Order: sequence, then structure tokens, then C-alpha cells
Amino acid sequence: MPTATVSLIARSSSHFSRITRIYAAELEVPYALEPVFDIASTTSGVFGDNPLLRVPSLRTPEGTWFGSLGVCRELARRSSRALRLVWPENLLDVLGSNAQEVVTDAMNTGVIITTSRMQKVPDDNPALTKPFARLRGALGWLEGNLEAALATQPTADLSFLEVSAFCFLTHLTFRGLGTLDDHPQLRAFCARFADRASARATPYHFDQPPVT
Ligand SMILES: N[C@@H](CCC(=O)N[C@@H](CS)C(=O)NCC(=O)O)C(=O)O
Repeated sequence: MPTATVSLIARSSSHFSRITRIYAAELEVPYALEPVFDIASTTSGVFGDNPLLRVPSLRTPEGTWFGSLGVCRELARRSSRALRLVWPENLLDVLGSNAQEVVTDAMNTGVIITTSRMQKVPDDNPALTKPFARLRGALGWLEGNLEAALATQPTADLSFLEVSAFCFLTHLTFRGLGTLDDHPQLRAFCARFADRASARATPYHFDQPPVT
């Protein structure tokens, strides 16, 4: 069993973190998970010195990589597996490019709503009207376009679009931010991706601090 030389500063309940955990599993890069228990902290040290005070970050001997995309790229460089990977900049078709934009923005919108809820802002607060409408719009658009967008991608073993879409859609129901009841295409996509060992190994849950 190879030992981990990198640490993932992340949360098991976070959709951006799950993207990186799925990449690490697919790329077979071992890592030590350093859960961030206090997501509301304003101390950057809690987030691996990420000044944005967000997860995930990847601490390596060379430095710490901030954010899911940068972390996944570094995991790919550290992997000895020759996987064919599709990154956002490889999505040259309008559908693929827009799908990545919709997924990433919707994930950020999920963070806004979740953060507001943590501050006891009710869902019917006018400040959340547009974020919820944006989520509904994203779901409707993805229902009609995600499969076609994925089909425009170059042949690959793994794409950032499919991983981030899976993490976004499954997080939506985990966090009670929305439902896929009226989105059969998206349910089918999630069921398909959920079959991967990397998805099965990274279910959402809330990290529990050690009892002292
Ligand atoms: N651009 C970043 C976004 C990371 C992000 O928003 N992470 C969320 C958790 S899913 C977070 O740290 N939320 C806490 C906060 O925004 O204060 C990425 O791609 O990793």
C-alpha cells in the first residue's frame, strides 16, 4: 500500500471536495484527508493557508494547491496511471463549454445557499430568490443538454464535466437544495456514474471531530 505524501484539506460533505476525492481514487493517488470541521472559520490556517477560506486544497511537498480544478490537475500529474482526461479547456463545442459553466456556477450557487442556511437565513428570504431560481434553471438546462454535452467531449476515461456534474447533482439531494424527481435524464446520468468505484468510495457525509 503506497503511503500518502499529500494531504487533502477538504470536507466529506462538500461537492467541490468530492470532485477531488473522485479524481484521487480514479488516478490512484493516495492522500491523507484533513477534514475542516469549522467551515465558518476565518483563519486561513484552518484551510491549509488558502486565503479564500474554502475547501478543497491539496498540500504537497512543493506547495499547497487551492481549489478543485487545480487540485485535480496536480493529482493527475502525480498519478502513474495513463488515464485519458478531459479538462474544461478541452470542451471546444458550445454545448460542452456551456454545460461546464452551468455546473460550476450552480455549484457556487449551492455554496451561497448552504452558507446562508448556516447563518439561519430562511429559504424564502428575498436574497435567496435568485439563487434558488438559478438552481432550478441550471437543473432544467442540464436535463435537456447534459447528455448531449457529454457526447461532444473527446473520448476519455474521465472528464471534469462529468465528475463535477455528478458531484453537483448528488449534493443537491444530499443537502436538500433541490430534487431530481422531474429530471429523469439527470437521474439516469447519476445512476450510471454512481456505479464507479470512485463514486462508491466517496459518499457524502458530515465529518465528525474526534471525541477528546
Ligand atoms: N472555486 C472553488 C470553490 C470551493 C468552494 O466554494 N468550497 C465550498 C465547499 S463546497 C466552501 O469552502 N464553502 C465555504 C465558504 O464559502 O465559506 C473550488 O473549485 O474548489
